[in-house]
Amino acid sequence: MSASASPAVTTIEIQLKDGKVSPNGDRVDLNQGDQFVLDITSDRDDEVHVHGFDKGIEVSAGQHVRVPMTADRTGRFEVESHHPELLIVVLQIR
Ligand SMILES: [Cu+2]
Repeated sequence: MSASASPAVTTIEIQLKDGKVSPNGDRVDLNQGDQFVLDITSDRDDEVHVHGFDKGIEVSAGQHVRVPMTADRTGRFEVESHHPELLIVVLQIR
C-alpha cells in the first residue's frame, strides 16, 4: 500500500424518521484531517446540528441531503437533531 494514499471519506448515513433518529448515539472515530459526509434523509422538517463546528443543516420532509465536511479540529462533538432534540452520533476526532 502506498503511504501517500489519500484518506478515505467516511459516509455517515443519518435517518430522521417517525420522530426518531438513526443512528442513535453511536460513536464515529475520525482522524484530524479526514473528510466525512453527512448523508441525511428525513421525513420531517428539522435541523441537524454539528456541535463544535457551528454547523446547522436545515432538512425538509422528504429531502435527502449530502453535506461534505472536514474533520479539521480534534475533540468530541455531538451531532443532534433539534425537533425533537435527539443525539444522532458523537464524532470522536483525534
Ligand atoms: Cu444542537
